[in-house]
Amino acid sequence: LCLALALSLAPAQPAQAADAETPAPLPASAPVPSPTPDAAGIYASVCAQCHGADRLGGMGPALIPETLGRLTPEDARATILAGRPATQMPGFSGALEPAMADALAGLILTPLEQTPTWPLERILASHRRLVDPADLPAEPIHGADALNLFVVVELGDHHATILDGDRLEPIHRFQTHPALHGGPKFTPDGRFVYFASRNGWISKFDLHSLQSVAEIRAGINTRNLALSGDGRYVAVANYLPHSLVILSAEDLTPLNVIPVVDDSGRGSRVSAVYAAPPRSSFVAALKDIPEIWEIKLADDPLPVYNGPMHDYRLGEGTARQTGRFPVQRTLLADYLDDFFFDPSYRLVLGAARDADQGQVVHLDARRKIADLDLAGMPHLGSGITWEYQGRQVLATPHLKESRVSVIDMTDWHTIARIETLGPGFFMRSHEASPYAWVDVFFGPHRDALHVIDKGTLEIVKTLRPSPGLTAAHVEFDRYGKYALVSVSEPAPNGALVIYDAATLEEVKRLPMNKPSGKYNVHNKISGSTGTSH
Ligand code: DHE
Repeated sequence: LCLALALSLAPAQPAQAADAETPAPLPASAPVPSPTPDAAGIYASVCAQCHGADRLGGMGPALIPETLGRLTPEDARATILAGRPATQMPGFSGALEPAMADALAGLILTPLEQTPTWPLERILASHRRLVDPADLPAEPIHGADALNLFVVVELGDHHATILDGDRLEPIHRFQTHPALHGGPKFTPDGRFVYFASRNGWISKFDLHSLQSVAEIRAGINTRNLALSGDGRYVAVANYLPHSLVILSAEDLTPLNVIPVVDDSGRGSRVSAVYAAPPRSSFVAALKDIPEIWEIKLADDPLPVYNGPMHDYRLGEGTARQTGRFPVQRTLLADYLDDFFFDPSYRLVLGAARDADQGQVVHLDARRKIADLDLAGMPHLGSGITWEYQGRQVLATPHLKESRVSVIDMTDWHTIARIETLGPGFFMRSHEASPYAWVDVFFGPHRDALHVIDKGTLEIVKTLRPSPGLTAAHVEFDRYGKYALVSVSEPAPNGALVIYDAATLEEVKRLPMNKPSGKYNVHNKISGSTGTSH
């Protein structure tokens, strides 16, 4: 899935620098000056900037056998030469001879001399409590509506901006760990927000006093994080090492490290972890093992860390006792890369990137109960729901196909396929808006966004906030009055463009440095069906 060797937002474009200080990687079109395939040298000049000089990942994932999972040498070679659809990995066929790609494929599939580990002791050593909770103010210091704040992630220089959603003005901007990925998660009262960076750092930020209060490095190469429904636990999904890490949401103290392995001892990256509040659990999809895991949460008071807690042993059948967090495993016929809960949280709608169809898994029956007509890499994590002709529907863009699928959530059949100008990444709406917005993230129309009428399932308008520049990811303010869109380009071209959600006219434009996701506190904590959770 994730062999992203460079940073360009458009897969066909040359790579871009991660920040102003780092030298730009070799453009895809430039010849590599070595006549013989010197894999280490090619890696250093072409791959290291995104994947790390040590191959342990950066903006792109780690490139070692432990994280390349299902990838064969042929797949690796093809990806290096042709790029990877729906990632930021461009093709290097213009720069690398096939023999060079073979050499690189061989290099990345060769284990490092020392297998990287990130045990509990290292996690603990990285833990920083930055502010004494007793020193935190009781009320917000900024005077803005604390529930109508937006957090905007700017990947260009690794910052986040806090935006007042009423005045549509930034009120604070701060440095983050590099390459934040996945949605930040808010405490149920909306006061604190947790960020995960691709290099494993988890941070807790106070939106009242506008400061980071704690941080910890929970992994080497991290996918995303989830916050439990009761706001007491954080779960971190890692690609490297193969683990799920449970932290106390209070101050990020590590409570358990759960190794992700099957019965034969084969490890797996974690595709994603999400909270299932009504079930008091986290649910995780695994990338290299066809299983879905549910991690049950303890109801009793939080344990105090008082020594090694790597309490891991195999239990009966598919149940495992992992310290205080028992894991219930559901064995599947296919892998899951991405998934979506139904409103009851009993069903998981899942999809694998290379499968012809998705699957519906019943978490209590612990088996697949239906197939989903969803090919073309649906990006289910960004799916949204609304009521259409008296029934609940799920709409999702596809990372490989130019359409949005609309699925009836009662019998799982596809009721509409809305043709778009290219594959999309993110879809958003709001209860107060008649429209759903979807970006066209890939291809020649990556500057376009479609606005879809939720009642007719027709595209009513196509917007181009900055012609020629990538437009991505929409989020509404708490009232559904404005839709905020990223022009996801480095400064000076990057911007947050704010539309009137009713007239679809531009209201305002704020300069930003490669803005990616933006997240409204109220929409997230109220469980708005128009956004992700
Ligand atoms: Fe993401 C969320 C997977 C590439 C920006 N992305 C997610 C989530 C998953 C996911 C599973 C949901 C986690 C959550 O919110 O807790 N993303 C993947 C991929 O598999 C993929 C295609 C390849 C990869 O590199 O891992 C991928 N993602 C990207 C990007 O290239 C993006 C555009 C820029 C970046 O950050 O690298 C990107 N992903 C995002 C954003 C969200 C996200 C902004 C949160 C969306 C939201 O509104 O909640």
